[in-house]
Amino acid sequence: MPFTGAPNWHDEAVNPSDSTQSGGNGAAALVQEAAIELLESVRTELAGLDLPLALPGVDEARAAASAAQAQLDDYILPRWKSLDAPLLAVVGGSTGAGKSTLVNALVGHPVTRSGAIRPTTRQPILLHHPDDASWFTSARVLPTLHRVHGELAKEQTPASRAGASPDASAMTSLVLVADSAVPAGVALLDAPDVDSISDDNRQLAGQLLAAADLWLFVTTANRYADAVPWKLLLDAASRDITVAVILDRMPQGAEAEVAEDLRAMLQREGLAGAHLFVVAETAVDGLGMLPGQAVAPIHDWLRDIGDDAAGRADIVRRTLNGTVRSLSGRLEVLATAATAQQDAGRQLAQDVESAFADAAARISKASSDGTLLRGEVLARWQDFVGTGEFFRAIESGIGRLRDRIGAFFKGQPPPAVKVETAIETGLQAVIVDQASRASEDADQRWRADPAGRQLLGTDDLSAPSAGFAAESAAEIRAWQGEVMELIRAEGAAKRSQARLLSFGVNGLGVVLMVVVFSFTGGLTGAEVGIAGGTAVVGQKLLEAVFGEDAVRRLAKEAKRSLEARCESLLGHEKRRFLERIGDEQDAFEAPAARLRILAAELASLGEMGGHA
Ligand SMILES: Nc1nc2c(ncn2[C@@H]2O[C@H](COP(=O)(O)OP(=O)(O)OP(=O)(O)O)[C@@H](O)[C@H]2O)c(=O)[nH]1
Ligand SMILES: [Mg+2]
Repeated sequence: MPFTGAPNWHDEAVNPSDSTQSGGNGAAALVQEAAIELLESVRTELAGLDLPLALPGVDEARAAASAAQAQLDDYILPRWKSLDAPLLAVVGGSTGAGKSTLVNALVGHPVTRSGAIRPTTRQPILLHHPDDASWFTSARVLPTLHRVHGELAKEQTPASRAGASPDASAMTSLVLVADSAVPAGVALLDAPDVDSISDDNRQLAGQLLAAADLWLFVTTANRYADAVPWKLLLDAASRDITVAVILDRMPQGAEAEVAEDLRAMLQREGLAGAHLFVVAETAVDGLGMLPGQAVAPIHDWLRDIGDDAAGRADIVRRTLNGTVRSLSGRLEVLATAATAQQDAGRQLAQDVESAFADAAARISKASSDGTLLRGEVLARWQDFVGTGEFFRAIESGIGRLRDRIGAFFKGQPPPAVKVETAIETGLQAVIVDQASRASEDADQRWRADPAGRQLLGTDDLSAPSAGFAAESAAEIRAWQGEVMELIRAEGAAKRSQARLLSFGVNGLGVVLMVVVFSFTGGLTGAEVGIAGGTAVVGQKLLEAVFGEDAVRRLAKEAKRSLEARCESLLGHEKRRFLERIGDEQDAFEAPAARLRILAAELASLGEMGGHA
């Protein structure tokens, strides 16, 4: 069901808490079904998105595509599928800001590790009310994270942490802790530091924040203006996610000033709606625990959220819609990247096409402007037509030629085969030469372009493929056979068997080839030179046998066939380049268009139901 076409889109009040888990009601269930269908299509599109060309910014685009996919899997899809699931509040922020200590204080006993060695929290720990267990034990959210249940026995000792597994990211697990001190309806996730020195940690923190319904952003007086957390906060603002900022470990006396500065920053950056909690610096006890009252306002706020199903649904909806809208924007960006790929792919294909089209044109010209009627071909042709007698026969008029030509060839079979062989060699040289030029040209153009260079890799396509010369020779011989066949067929049709027999099919075939090679119509006299002159003789001979119209038609047909065969020969060489861009040129076109459509549909979905 396309979103853009959904009836009464904004009029139908959609209350997430009405659907699925409680069985759903008509309109909301339909909307939900359509939303999931759309999101699955987006997921499929992103999974299939290929950005093969090395264009500027393509690495970022590829990363954005996989991040968007991950967010669909980690958060958007599971959230749309179960709108009633408990709210996931991710506690994130700078290293050592006191996140774990805060989480422990919120539940009232030491659950998650806090420590002096940074970064302390490597394994994310998810604390939930026992009644909410089913929501988190399954791979519903964050499906790529392996689940570890129970206590923190699995967490490493500081010693083993120092020698952390080299494959830490593959082993990333989510530690699930059921604790009745956590309000039902709200789960707390103690995340690794967002500005970690460890890439894996940082990436994991980003992934967890992307899966959050609600952020508890923990910072300190020293760290609150740091760049990394702010980048994340701005991303949060762009997604409209509900954020609570916790200014932790505030020294006595500095509170008002720092809080005011932070509030102004939040306001400037579009986060005016963020809740700000200030936690005063307090001594921790022997277990590293803060006194409960230090975090009482945060505790109460979370408990209220847990108690208020409608308020929770508002938070869920607001974050979900914001995230979907931001995904829509990212799809637009990806569509632009796909368009750039499409344009670049077209340009690269165009480079190859034009190099080979030029080659085809040059072959066509060389095989019709008399160029071929030189050297060996000319010598053998002259042997073939004989010397003076042939010309005298022509000069004395075509009528007499008819009478005499039979006698001319009689008794000494014309060396037509030698002419054929010379033609094969001459034509092959022209074709191989032009194919080489085209390959070199195409290779050079691609090499001048970073994307083309990447497509070529270490391959050198600047010369035709190994078998090209032999293939060309075979193709020319096939053409010559076809020309002979044309002559034979024409002879049968014209009932000119007798005359045909007197010259021989091979002889007339060779004459037709020579006529083709001089078939310009425009060249005369000195321009055509000796070769053209003898070609005219050949043409007259053919006309004497078949008639003028037939000769024109036969020459045209032979020429057309030669060009088609050259086209196919060059086509193979061209394909060596084009297949690197992708089998179908159109493959470049479709994704950009589809991404734009999906982006528009996501934008509608993200506007759904307004905001809390
Ligand atoms: N006195 C005092 N110490 C605190 C407070 N909060 C945290 N600490 C100490 O600061 C250190 C770091 O605290 P953690 O809670 O581990 O910080 P974290 O943000 O979880 O750190 P990472 O997991 O490494 O990102 C620990 O030694 C804590 O005992 C506080 O409010 N008062
Ligand atoms: Mg920690």
